[in-house]
Amino acid sequence: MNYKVAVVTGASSGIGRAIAESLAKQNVRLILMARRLDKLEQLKSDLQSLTEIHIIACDITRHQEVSDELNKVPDTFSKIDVLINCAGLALGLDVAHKADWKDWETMVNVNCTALSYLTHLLLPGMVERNIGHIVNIGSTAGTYPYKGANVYGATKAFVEHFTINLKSDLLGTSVRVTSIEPGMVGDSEFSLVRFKGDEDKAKEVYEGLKPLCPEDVSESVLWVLTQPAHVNINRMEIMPVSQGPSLVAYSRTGKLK
Ligand code: 8X3
Repeated sequence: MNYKVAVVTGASSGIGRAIAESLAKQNVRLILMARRLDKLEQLKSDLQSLTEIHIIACDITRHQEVSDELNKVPDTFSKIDVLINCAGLALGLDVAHKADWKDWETMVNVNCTALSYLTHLLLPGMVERNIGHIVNIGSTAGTYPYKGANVYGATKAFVEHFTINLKSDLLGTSVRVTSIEPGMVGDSEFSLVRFKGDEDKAKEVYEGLKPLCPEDVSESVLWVLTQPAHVNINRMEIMPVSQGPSLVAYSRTGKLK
């Protein structure tokens, strides 16, 4: 691995945690960000025999705190060459006309604004040193709509399109950008968060099928990061074998005026 220091957001569980584990095994020094300090401390103690770890417990939508914390990392962490924008969430599965505005606002703030903010903060250093890689964790929901995904799907379409636009801006530099777009991922808090702690509803999502696991996604992240320096993987879409894009929907009962 050519890279030495990585920031991983959303590192406390699921895909973010799996990415932190696989980068630690490559001896990449890690700045791990998430809201829950206890989870970050546990992760630090699990990984510190493999690499140096710096944890930042903060809400990534609080931009000033994020930039203050990243500006005061110890010297050995200051030349950040990898940013894994993994923090993201879905809230609710209601149709748009019944959805909660607060949920929409939170998804935009975390999935789009915070991701852009971190990119804006760290990209200039990567360009200046002419080395770096930003990996954005998108979703198949950014490409394939489904009922109730509305703003969640739209935020992930933003992630996909922002990534490929960065690619255009970075031409002429060695900095790479990738969006990784997984479908259903089990063993994570994704559905529990979407259904606001309702464990039965969260379990139902994966009943009778084998979803991806966080390690399937972290393997892909590792693969894109370790491609030869002249290779840029723009997008990678991953689904479990048991998932597929659905038919274009229709209604037989709708009342038309
Ligand atoms: C998660 C993928 O299919 O559960 O981003 O919306 S899906």
